[in-house]
Amino acid sequence: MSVSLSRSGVLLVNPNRTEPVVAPLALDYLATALEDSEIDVQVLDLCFSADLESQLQPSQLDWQPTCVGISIRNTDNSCYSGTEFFLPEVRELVRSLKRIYPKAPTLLGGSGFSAMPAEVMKFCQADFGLVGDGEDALPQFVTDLSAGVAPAIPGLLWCSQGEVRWTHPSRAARGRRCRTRRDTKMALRYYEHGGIAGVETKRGCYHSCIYCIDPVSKGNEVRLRDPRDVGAEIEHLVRSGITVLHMCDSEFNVPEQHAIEVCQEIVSRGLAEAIRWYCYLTPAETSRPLIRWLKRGGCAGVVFCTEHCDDVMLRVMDKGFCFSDVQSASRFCRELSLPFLHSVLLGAPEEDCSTARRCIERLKSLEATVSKASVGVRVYPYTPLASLLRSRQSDVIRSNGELAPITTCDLLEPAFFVSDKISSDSAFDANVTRWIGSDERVVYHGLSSGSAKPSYHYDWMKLASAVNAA
Ligand code: B12
Ligand code: SF4
Repeated sequence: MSVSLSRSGVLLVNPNRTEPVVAPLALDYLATALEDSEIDVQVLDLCFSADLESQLQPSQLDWQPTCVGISIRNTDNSCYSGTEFFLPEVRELVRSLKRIYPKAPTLLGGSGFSAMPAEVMKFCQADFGLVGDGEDALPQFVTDLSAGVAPAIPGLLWCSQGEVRWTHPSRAARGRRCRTRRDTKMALRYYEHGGIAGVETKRGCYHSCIYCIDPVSKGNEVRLRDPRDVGAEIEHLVRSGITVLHMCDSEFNVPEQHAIEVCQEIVSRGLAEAIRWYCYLTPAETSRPLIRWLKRGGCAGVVFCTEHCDDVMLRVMDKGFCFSDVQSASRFCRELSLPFLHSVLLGAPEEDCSTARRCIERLKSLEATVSKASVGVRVYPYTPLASLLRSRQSDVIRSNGELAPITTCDLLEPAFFVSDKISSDSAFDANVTRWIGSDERVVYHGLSSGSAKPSYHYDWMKLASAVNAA
């Protein structure tokens, strides 16, 4: 990425050091968009740093960017057992960057940020924030800033007299453009460190699962990329030596037909044999032809965010499918030998021991390659779950284990809901373990704080090992 002192410039910072390492796809896309607008870019990737401060050396002072953009992908790890809250570290980083670059305003963005922007802004004390997609908005922001014009961009947040103010994000601000061209240097570095490179085929999700922030941060209107652009991007990655990929859509099959078209494009470009890739699927739109195309297109494994196997609970969570859909999706995967993972989440409103038991017993019957069951639903502020709990004046559980009325929490710091029929049952973990029995394909992250720190990666690794062993 080129740097000249005469043009506007942006320093893009990736503070994400969470395991598993994940290449910052957002920064690839944003850097390309900035370069297309003739704005200089430098990327400060702190992922492989022992701590955030050590990378902020005086050599960075050689260059004075017009603004410093910080990508907040995750605010926390969303895990009840083994909660990690990442924003205190980001707040320190913002403070340091302001000290190092006193003339450059700090700007926050990213999917974690966009899920609760005002709360994150206030906490991190940044100068600006941008909700939603950055490819159009960020170059516009820098151009306005360089011209001395007050940026007037949908979805912009700024601080004035200690208050966070903002312009409403428009659908357009949530993004229509998904770029194809990208610099693969960064992805390559992660790839060499065992990380999987990402590709997006679309943005947004029109489902409304009650706990999920994707419709909030990405929008509930799906913006599809032309499958030919996706194919070209994958081809570019393969030419750079990157052959293991993750489709970074909220759900790859929302909608199903587009997923099939992407697979067809991969096949028609002759890429299927060269790559191995993973994706999220909803059982709501999983037909046999889809699974057949996934196989043909080089997909090595899929993750179903199933969340439950009991129809009452699936309705409570507003998942948009029922257990018979989960059964058929699993059957198609088994019949066509596509490794698959089911993830279920216990403890949502209305959960009791009998729904939990049904969930685990049915989960086992699906014979997934790997299954993950966890307890405790992260409550994010602008979700249907938060509204439901507020209307019921429910309590949430803070990461220190304390109960607090939801009305007293801004939900920025991790807070979870566990149905009291579960949380009050001291034998719950033991019972779940008993229901799982000797089925080693089911991994359980329980209520007790002693549980191992859960990570998607753990299950991905199990899925990946199963793929390799097959
Ligand atoms: C795919 C995925 C994964 C894959 C990643 C595979 C890979 N190699 O990339 C796997 C399974 C490994 C994974 C793991 C985890 N994930 Co994940 N993941 C996703 C998912 C679906 C896509 C992420 C992505 O790459 N999007 C594509 C990029 C281009 O979009 P973007 O980052 O939002 O960037 C755009 C804008 O936000 C904006 N933008 C971004 N940065 C900036 C900066 C500035 C300055 C500006 C102006 C704009 C801007 O512009 C970009 C382009 O338009 C998201 C949900 C989602 N739909 O985004 C969850 C998501 C990010 N993950 C989440 C979580 C919790 C995790 C884990 C912590 C889970 C765990 N317990 O282990 C780990 C963390 C791993 C890590 N190191 O970060 C949560 C974060 C929630 C939160 N509280 O913040 C999300 C939102 C899912 C959810 N609904 O809860 N994940
Ligand atoms: S289908 Fe997936 S991404 Fe869409 S709202 Fe439900 S959990 Fe979120």
